[in-house]
Amino acid sequence: MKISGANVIIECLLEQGVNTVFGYPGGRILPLYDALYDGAIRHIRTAHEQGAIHAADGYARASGQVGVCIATSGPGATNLVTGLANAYLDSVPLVVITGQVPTDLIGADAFQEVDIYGITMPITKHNFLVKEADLLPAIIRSAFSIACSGRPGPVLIDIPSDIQSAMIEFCPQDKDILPIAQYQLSARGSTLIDEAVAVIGIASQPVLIVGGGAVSGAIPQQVIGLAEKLGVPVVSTLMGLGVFPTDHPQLLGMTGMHGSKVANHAIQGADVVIAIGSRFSDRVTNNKLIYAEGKRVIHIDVDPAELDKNIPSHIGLSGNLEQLLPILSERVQKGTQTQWWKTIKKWQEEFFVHPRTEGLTAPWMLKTLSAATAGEPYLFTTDVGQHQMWAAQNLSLSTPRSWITSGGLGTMGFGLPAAIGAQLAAPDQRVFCIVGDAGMKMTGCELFTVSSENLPLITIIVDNGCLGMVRQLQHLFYNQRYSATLAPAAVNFVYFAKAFGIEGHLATTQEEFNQVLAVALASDKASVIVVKIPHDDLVAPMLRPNGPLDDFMDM
Ligand SMILES: Cc1ncc(C[n+]2csc(CCOP(=O)(O)OP(=O)(O)O)c2C)c(N)n1
Repeated sequence: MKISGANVIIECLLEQGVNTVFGYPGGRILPLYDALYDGAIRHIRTAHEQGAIHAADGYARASGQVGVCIATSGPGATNLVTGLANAYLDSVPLVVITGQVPTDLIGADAFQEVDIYGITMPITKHNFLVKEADLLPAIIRSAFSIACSGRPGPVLIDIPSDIQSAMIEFCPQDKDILPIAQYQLSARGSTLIDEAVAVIGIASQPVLIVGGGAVSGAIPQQVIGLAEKLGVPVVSTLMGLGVFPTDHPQLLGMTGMHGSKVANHAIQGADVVIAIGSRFSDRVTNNKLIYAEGKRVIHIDVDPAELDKNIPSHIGLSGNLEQLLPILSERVQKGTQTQWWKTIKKWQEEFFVHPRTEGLTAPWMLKTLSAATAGEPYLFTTDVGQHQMWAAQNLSLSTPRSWITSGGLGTMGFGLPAAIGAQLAAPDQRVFCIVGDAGMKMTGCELFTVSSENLPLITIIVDNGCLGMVRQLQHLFYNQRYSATLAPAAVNFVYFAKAFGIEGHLATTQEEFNQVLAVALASDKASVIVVKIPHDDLVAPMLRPNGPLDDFMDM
């Protein structure tokens, strides 16, 4: 059967179970948009291509499926670059389709021609420029397989417009894929597991680190099972939040730059660290040269390239975690760490910070939000900045995938479009987006998509009238020389929301926040809540740069 390249794309997407895609049309992707017009797949048109790719990213993180995004050639494609890098650094499975000028114009500096294949090579797991129409089905199927196999990541397919229009022989359900190397369980795996069991067996001060690689499938339950069998203290990276319920008795909190003092002290004092699905980013290790001093590191990750990359491991286990973890769990024995837990309890008392109860602050607001949403299946996305760290420190999370944030790239402008994707992926969960006033200025235009799709999402703008996180760095390290960080003009975000037909509320006191939150929760429509906080509040604790994990800034 011969069908057009554009219809091949649709058929292949349907074959992969795709029912929702995010995108923005333009000249060189028109054949595909013409095929989308028939409505077999729901297309979400965003306000900007960056919004489309972050929405596809949020969709993938909330659902565990591959997110799909479509854009035209040239500026449409370049607007995807930040989103691709964001998904690449956080290992999010995406298939991104871009239109390209027709094959006979490639290299001619044609109108809206850009070498998106070349541009995105270092920020995609794999990318394709389709030069032969007959290869299209195999390439699309391969793209899905690459995006979600092993360590997930974004795959870009650049498709010239003549290939979208060409008539191609298509065999439905033909499962041919291009041969791409898959990750294999290491051949030495079994010996290494023996060694890991032995090291864990003699540990007196072990800590388990949970990273973003532990969020998928059965892994969260397996990690919890392993930790409970061992009885060890657990810390989470920013990306691993939600894997362990916040109230789990073994969870000490977040580790890293703005992690809890107890969690960071525990890593510092540990003799054995078991890291699952964490790449030991510099935000997690601080000074990587001293991080592993005096400890044995057991590093378990799907991607062998991560082992020994940032932190040398004593035992590095790579492979499919869903296969590895049950084997490890079965073999390990519960240790006796009574003294270790006594030390940790002492730290918990010593470092307990009584929350500031007076005035409207971000930590108070987030604790209040947690209490108001407890027990219900809420999902939280954040943007990047102080509000993100306050959210990581103060929100109560009970399930994996209920926490979506830009960890690796730290992309301002991610939060709102990611929330749109998450809300579409999880219609039965209400989504909250926590965003700063500056991040809201970057992609706030996506309220257009919220209202076009009638999504009930609640956006909370933590409005400190400045680029809070950068101002914090200027406060601490640049002699309070606040270069370009205080907003010279205020934005009335309540009016901004109203411009999109969305209810906006202002909270300047705790009472007002309680009132407007109740109104937003009672409504089945979208709301924007603007929470005014002082511009000089700081995120604490904070590790002293380049120091050990028990050395914190005085603030
Ligand atoms: C696209 C992008 N540009 C710049 C930065 C650097 N940056 C990190 S946090 C931040 C300030 C964010 O301000 P706001 O959105 O108001 O959040 P706040 O820190 O005040 O909570 C900036 C500029 C970034 N992370 N991403």
